[in-house]
Amino acid sequence: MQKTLVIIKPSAIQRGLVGDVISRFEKKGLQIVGFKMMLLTDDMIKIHYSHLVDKPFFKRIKDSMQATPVLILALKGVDAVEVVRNMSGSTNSRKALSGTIRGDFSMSVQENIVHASDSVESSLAELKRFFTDEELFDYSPLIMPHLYSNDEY
Ligand code: IDP
Ligand code: MG
Repeated sequence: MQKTLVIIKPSAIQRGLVGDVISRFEKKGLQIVGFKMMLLTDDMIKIHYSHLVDKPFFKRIKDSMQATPVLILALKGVDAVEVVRNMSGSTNSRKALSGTIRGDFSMSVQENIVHASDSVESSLAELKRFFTDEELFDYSPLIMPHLYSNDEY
């Protein structure tokens, strides 16, 4: 089983899409194992988007990510990193496929509703960045036999 990190961005919070976004992950069969609200600090954003700090639009991204508090989720499932990334869709929402969160809910590159870890390696670093061990929960979904066959996990 993998765990992956999702940030529900201010664009989703302002537009009242929090329930829709979480509902998609729940309906897919991903398990919520961590959940919190926070206002991201400058340092958190610099680390989280370190690959973009030198871009001319970095300040715009930072301001956008601090426009409201964000919701941070840890989701668990088989191949969760790839599944959640595929459900999120391409960075440019105008090119993201219909059926994905960005493809269905947004029109922007920057205001694109969710962040999702892009690899197993980044999921491990991002989960550590935003959750302590105590904030990640271990519990068994009662519907497990209806989510997977027992050789899948
Ligand atoms: P990702 O969120 O699909 O992984 P990244 O390239 O890691 O995409 O970029 C992180 C975030 O920075 C994007 O989700 C988007 O909000 C913002 N961003 C990326 N590229 C641009 C750009 O060219 N203009 C404005 N914002 C951008
Ligand atoms: Mg990224």
